[in-house]
Amino acid sequence: MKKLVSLLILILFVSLPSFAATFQGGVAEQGSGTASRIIDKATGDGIGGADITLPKQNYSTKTDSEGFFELDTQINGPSIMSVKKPNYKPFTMTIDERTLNAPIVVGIEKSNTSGSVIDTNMYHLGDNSFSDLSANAGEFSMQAIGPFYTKRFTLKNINITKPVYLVIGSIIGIDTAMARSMGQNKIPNAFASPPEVYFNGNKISDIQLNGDGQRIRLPQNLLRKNQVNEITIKTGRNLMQTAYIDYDDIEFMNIFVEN
Ligand SMILES: [Ca+2]
Repeated sequence: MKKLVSLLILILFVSLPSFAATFQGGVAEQGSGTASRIIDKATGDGIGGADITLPKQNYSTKTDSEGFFELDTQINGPSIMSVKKPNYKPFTMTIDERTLNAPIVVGIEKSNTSGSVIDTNMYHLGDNSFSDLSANAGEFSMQAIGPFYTKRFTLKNINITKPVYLVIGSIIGIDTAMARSMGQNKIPNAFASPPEVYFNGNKISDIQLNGDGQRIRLPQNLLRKNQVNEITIKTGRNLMQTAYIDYDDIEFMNIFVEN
């Protein structure tokens, strides 16, 4: 048990800096320039015809031939913005009212063979019951699919001598004590257990914080090369509610494997 606790503490401290470092994901620059734009991360060239979507708001637009775009919509609270363009890695980032006040310049990367996209859809886990003060207090357009999400996928072309990571593009709505202490929600006297991530039936991580580009290392002994693998994300529950089960309402989008 003591060993397990030290391991968990180690994972927490090893994971935290990587959350911080990757929080901005593929954003090349933000708040610079005079207009929002999608560019190629390697060349800096504008990318025309990229699809930009805010799934929660049911809003979508495209970049013009130079890669410029405008978000002509209102948002209320954290929202996930998705960028898709053929031959590029799908990209998501979390935006809020403040982000919308400044131009957003995003650099996206060409897709390569050293990884695979598992799911680019957006999902809402929970029970559709949440506080206005929650980290996800925007207007939900999506119904919860329940307390957990499971996806099966085949791991092709992976090099198991190198680390393999599961990456969650963006996740919002987590109301853990840590999320509260980081100012990600304003709920004064309730918090939830963290969402849990399972890989091939084994719990591999908790997700304590909201953010973009969270990477979870897939344990080598659990990897099934060229076979079916399974990932499950289970949302937490409100630890202050004992009369009934109140699942933490969270949303996430864009799951892929990096190698
Ligand atoms: Ca709930």
